[in-house]
Amino acid sequence: MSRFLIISNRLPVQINLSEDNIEVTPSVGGLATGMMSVSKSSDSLWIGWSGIDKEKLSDDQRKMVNHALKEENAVDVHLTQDEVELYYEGFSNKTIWPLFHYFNQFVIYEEEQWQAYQQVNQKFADVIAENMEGVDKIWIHDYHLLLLPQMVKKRFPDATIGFFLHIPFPSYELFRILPWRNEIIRGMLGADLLGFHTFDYERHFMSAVRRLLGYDININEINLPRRIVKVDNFPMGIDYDKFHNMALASQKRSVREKSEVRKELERYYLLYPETKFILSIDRLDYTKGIINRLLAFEYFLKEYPEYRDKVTLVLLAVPSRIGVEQYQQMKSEVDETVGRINGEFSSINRTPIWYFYRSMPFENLVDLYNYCEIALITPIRDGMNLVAKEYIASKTDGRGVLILSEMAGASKEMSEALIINPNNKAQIAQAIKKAIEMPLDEQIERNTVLQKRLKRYDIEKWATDFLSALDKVRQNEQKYLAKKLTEANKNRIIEELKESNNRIFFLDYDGTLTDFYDNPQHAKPDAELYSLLDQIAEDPNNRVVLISGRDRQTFEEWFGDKPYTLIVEHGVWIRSAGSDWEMIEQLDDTWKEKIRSSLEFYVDRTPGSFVEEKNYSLVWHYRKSDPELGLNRAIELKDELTSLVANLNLEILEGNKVIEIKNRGINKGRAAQKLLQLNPADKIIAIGDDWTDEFLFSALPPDAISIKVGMANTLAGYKVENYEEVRDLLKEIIDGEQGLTD
Ligand code: ADQ
Repeated sequence: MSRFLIISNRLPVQINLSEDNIEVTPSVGGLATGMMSVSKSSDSLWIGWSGIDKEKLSDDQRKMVNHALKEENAVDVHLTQDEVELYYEGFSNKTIWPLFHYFNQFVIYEEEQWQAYQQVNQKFADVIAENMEGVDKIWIHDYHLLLLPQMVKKRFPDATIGFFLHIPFPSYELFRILPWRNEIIRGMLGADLLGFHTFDYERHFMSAVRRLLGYDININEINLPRRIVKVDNFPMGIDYDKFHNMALASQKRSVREKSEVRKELERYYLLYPETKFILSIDRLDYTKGIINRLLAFEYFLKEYPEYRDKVTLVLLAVPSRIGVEQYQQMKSEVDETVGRINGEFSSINRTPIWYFYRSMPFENLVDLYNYCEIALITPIRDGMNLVAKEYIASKTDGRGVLILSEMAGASKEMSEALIINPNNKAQIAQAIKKAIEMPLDEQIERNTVLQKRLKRYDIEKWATDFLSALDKVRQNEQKYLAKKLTEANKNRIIEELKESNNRIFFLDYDGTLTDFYDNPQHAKPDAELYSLLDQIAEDPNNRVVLISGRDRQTFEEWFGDKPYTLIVEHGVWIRSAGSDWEMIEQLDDTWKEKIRSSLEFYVDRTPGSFVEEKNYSLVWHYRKSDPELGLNRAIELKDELTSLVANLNLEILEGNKVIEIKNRGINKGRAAQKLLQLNPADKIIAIGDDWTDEFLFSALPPDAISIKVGMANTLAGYKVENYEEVRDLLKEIIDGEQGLTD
């Protein structure tokens, strides 16, 4: 069975240490539950920090911890106290966390913390390396380990790596502020599959990749020079049945068995049957909008005095990151605000806010979810927010109203909740009023839809979906590897070519024999390329055909005196060595005037773009434009031209950062066939990188050797990574042929 690694900052276990005993219990968190279901089907190992400072343990204790972790299929990454301060409390929670949640005012940039972040990510990579035997899949979690995918990929290029970010990915304008933005993005791109909670985070990530690194993006795939990275959104679910069933069980308990929380709530309700409990639960974190929520509640009490004696806000804040200054400040601010509101609105019998600063056992949490009529969840930013989902899952009779911030990822899937802007006090106050007054059948109707969705897309489904997407990526990689031009394949090709004495080489130009440049004129052939092509053409048994979308003039200038056949403008013109240009098919170009003004309009509105005129086509280039603007304008332009080109019997070719309009039915495949009719060859080799070269591959006989440059899907028989590999192959072919003639 294949082995599967799960990597997160913290291990999903609780370790309780006493003098002579160690107790390790699996944690009940959502992620651990989700992983449990998928780990059953494979032999899995969880790698992370145990939270324990092993330096303070005796040798015996250390052995006991290691042994106990082994029993739980977990391996500890040991962190020193300094590392915890600089990597965890420092870079992770003082730089990445505030920045990714749009709290720019809290972000600090400390070189020392950045160094520690790199070091600890490297430490994780080292522990992974020690445990790689038999591993084929690795799933890395969250913002503490953004550099890890690349570190692992470097050492284990064949491992399939998934990465999931549990917090938002911010808009490019914010992300670009980070001094180490490129390193972070590159680190993440070490993964083969990148997952986010929502499409917005995915979009922001893609935008950062495009703008910072300039990689091409094809819907949700990023084309790196050597690999494709797939990006998708997987909204995390919860263990629905666990919450729902616990709530059902809790209701059935006898008075004696009931939790204190539930007894307290019921007692209060008997005294004040008109009371509505409004529940607020989060880690005490500035992103969760607790202060805003309190101010909105205060506003509600002022604005709607008729409800003052009818509502109680149950505010539960879980202590979190108490070592970080902002969290300490926030705690004081919450204490103060609660005190002020209670001071102003309490009566002898009633306190408007019940405030708890502690964690709670699972059963009590579910009792609160189940009992409170309203949940008020108002984060300023939140990757997903599982509390919102847990609240709905615990509503066994379908009653209850969820008020949810539009800034939580969960709001994208929970539109049946009352969605609010967490900065709009008046809107939140109105939502509280609406929730109090909402008829029961409307509550049930809304919650039934929500519950169905949450039950279907639960944590298990989330985890299995991510992993099957990862498997698919792996299969695609294997498909790519299957076509990859290996040494053995190369030797076979060379042998096949040697056996023939009438060979033809169809070679595309840009991206195949040279790199791409912002200015197409800079892609001029260099001495090495001339020498390679000359050496092939020198052999009387070879015919070199350069087949390109380029214009006649440029090729004339570059190759006019060379003994090669030139086919340009995607197959409009042909020129055999020493002859004049001939048109392969008779064409008309009177349509150009009708199209030109549209293209010029786009040039005016898209800085950096320009129009190139070829004899029988017009091309709009946008390689030098802002990548996102260029892409949007390309989509608009295509849309605008669609009906026009159909009427004029033209077609639109979309190339690499170009849109070309030309006469219909002209393509490299047709041109190659015509040439082959006149000059049959018994061995054909064709190399190209663009999708326009697919016409060429499809038109060739089955025994032709076809090679695609790049990762994309292709009809070609083989794939190479880049133009440099093409040149290497040509060199080897030349050497092979010389070997034959010598
Ligand atoms: P968090 O910021 O921790 O998670 P959230 O998704 O709401 O936020 O998860 C909190 C968890 O803690 C819930 O499962 C809840 O049951 C539990 N919890 C809350 N209060 C508790 C209490 N008083 N006692 C005991 N348990 C309590 C990060 C991101 C989120 C993202 C998750 C998962 O910030 O946006 O949803 O990861 O990806």
